[in-house]
Amino acid sequence: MKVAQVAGFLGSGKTTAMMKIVDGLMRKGLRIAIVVNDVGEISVDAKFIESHGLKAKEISGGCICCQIAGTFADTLVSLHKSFDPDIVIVEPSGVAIPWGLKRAAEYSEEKGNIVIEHAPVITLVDPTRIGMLMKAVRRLVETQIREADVCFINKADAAAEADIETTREFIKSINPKAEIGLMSSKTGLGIDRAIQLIAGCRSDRYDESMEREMLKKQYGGGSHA
Ligand SMILES: Nc1nc2c(ncn2[C@@H]2O[C@H](COP(=O)(O)OP(=O)(O)OP(=O)(O)O)[C@@H](O)[C@H]2O)c(=O)[nH]1
Ligand SMILES: [Mg+2]
Repeated sequence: MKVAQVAGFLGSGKTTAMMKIVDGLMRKGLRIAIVVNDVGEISVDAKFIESHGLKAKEISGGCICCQIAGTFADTLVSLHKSFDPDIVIVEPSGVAIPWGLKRAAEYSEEKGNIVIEHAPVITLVDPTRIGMLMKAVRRLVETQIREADVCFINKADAAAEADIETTREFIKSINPKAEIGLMSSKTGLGIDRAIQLIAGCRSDRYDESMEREMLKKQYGGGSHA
């Protein structure tokens, strides 16, 4: 069972993009389930999604990449047993860490008879709020970018060209290896690429030593700014 995460800070456009992506994946004939992790008090996403006739599970009460990783793993096991999706698309909370989520997904292998495969980690970055992101929540956003395989500069329809370029340089400085694309759920830009990546590509398994190395670079004054 393949697990695909669409990461990004609060309000970066995850739910909106995910619905478009899911639509495209289903058109390919794939069985898709959705898991949404809400850490806030208002949680309407899963209901909204189910109202569109999709299989959706909502997990609340904490972050699925850390606090309630076990609940997430149980959810994957139960989805596998009851629905057997080809791909589970996960919308982590806006504060989740991509590799933590990979590790949590892999817990489900111990709990159920499943083999987990990861789709490329997609992180959405909102260029219309890049100033705030680089200041107020910089460490978190850096981690979401660093642990991504692909970063989409989202809301391209509404962003100023200069902010798109600032965002691109910010992403490059943190993760030079990541593919960078533009996305807009309004115009459909980038959605096909995301569908292609999720359906056709894979990402590495969680690797603790790699995470330690990255954290050292991020917090330990390594050569990467
Ligand atoms: N202009 C523009 N606005 C967008 C786009 N995608 C999302 N938005 C808007 O951005 C806001 C947040 O979108 P969501 O999809 O709810 O973002 P999210 O990342 O799921 O938000 P949380 O789950 O609260 O973290 C909404 O007001 C959307 O209408 C886009 O491509 N272009
Ligand atoms: Mg959302």
